[in-house]
Amino acid sequence: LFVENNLRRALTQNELEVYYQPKLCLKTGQLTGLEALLRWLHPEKGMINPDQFISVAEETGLIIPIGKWVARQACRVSQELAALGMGEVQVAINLSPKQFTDPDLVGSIAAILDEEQLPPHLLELELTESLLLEGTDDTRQQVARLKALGLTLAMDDFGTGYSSLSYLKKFPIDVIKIDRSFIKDIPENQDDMEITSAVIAMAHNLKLKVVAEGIETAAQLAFLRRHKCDVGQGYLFDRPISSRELIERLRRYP
Ligand code: G
Ligand code: G
Ligand code: MN
Ligand code: NA
Repeated sequence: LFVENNLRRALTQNELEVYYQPKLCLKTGQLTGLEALLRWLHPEKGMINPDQFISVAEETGLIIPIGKWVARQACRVSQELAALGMGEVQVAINLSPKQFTDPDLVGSIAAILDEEQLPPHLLELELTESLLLEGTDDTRQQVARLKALGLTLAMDDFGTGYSSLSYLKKFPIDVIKIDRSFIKDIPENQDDMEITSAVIAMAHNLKLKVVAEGIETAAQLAFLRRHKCDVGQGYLFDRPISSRELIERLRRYP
């Protein structure tokens, strides 16, 4: 109840902030994208991470207005980077299954893209395996409409659920994100290396782009580059940072 009452206030009192974690092209080192990750800057408790409030936001439905706000912030950051001469930087937002219970989800995203004048492919949606595999027909229709708007669709946390690459052909997915649990024990764990290299190869055969998350070491990076993983994200490059900090650090990217 504490979190619920205060979360309502957080949204109206500007206590929420979107942090952005850079995604780099593993071939060139260039900044290609960002993942938007919500933070709650509580006036007394300090910074609260999403694992402590996203589930409450989902249960109370607050995730619906919060998600729209995150989408708008994400569009603005991409525009801001373009204005600073960074070219096209895709910004990804996470969508939880609860957000698909909103009949206005697709309409509101279309309106935000239009109002912020962002080319639709620059907004990426990170979807969960359970949404696609266990979702209703209605959910799958919404996903198809989002794809038809021209958005980029990514499957998040790939490998942790029940998906297989054959399922991916059925859904209009552009990108898969290999879950960081497969990355963290590279190069010690032979099985994780086999799985990761096989996922990259099969994804490429299906014309999907591959992002590896949770890259923390140079050895992991070398392995992923050797196997032609397209994009990387992780503490080795950057933690999630505020948009202000991101802009200050832009010169570090080629
Ligand atoms: O930033 P961090 O690694 O603590 O994020 C933890 C989890 O919270 C991640 O799984 C992420 O998908 C989820 N999350 C972060 N921001 C958002 C958001 O804006 N919307 C939704 N639905 N989930 C988010
Ligand atoms: O579930 P999702 O993939 O959306 O969650 C992303 C989460 O992963 C964020 O909470 C982010 O802070 C975290 N994260 C990002 N990079 C790394 C990393 O290199 N190591 C670890 N341990 N966590 C990371
Ligand atoms: Mn994610
Ligand atoms: Na993930």
